[in-house]
Amino acid sequence: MDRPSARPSRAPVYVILFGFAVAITLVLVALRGFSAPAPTIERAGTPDAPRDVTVILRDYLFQPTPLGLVPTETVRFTILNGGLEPHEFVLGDEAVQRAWAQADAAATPPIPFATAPPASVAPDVGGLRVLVRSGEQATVEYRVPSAGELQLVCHLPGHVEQGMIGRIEWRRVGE
Ligand SMILES: [Cu+2]
Repeated sequence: MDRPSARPSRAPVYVILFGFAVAITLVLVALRGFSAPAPTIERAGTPDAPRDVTVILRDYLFQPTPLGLVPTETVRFTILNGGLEPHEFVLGDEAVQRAWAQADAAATPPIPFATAPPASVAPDVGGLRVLVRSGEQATVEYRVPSAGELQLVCHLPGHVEQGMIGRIEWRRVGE
């Protein structure tokens, strides 16, 4: 006499486990993508032939990070704002960062809907500062200094607190 199997089928459990495995694999692949080593810099930029570097501003981070630069090279940055907020690209040493942090804080209207005066710093501050609205882009050439501690920061109010600090890495050609 045939007895119907008392055990319910396990098939749905396997389907769910398989789904979890796929999801975990996708997450791992995504994480690897974020921490993938930066591509080799094949040549340093020169004033006649700057090296093209694209940086994407997002809510609230810089891509790529770290950003590799070769001392004294000339780069042509294409800075795209792929976020919904305006963002700022301030590249320079600590003095540059401090100057723009103060300027942006001073330019922030104390009451909502007031028009902010444009932020500015003394002309000898140096560094590079580009403000880019959502969906827009800017192209700018920049002569990289020979040494020093370069930082990449967005000083618009609240953005540093949300992590909008990029990392600059000194690189050599072929690395
Ligand atoms: Cu920002």
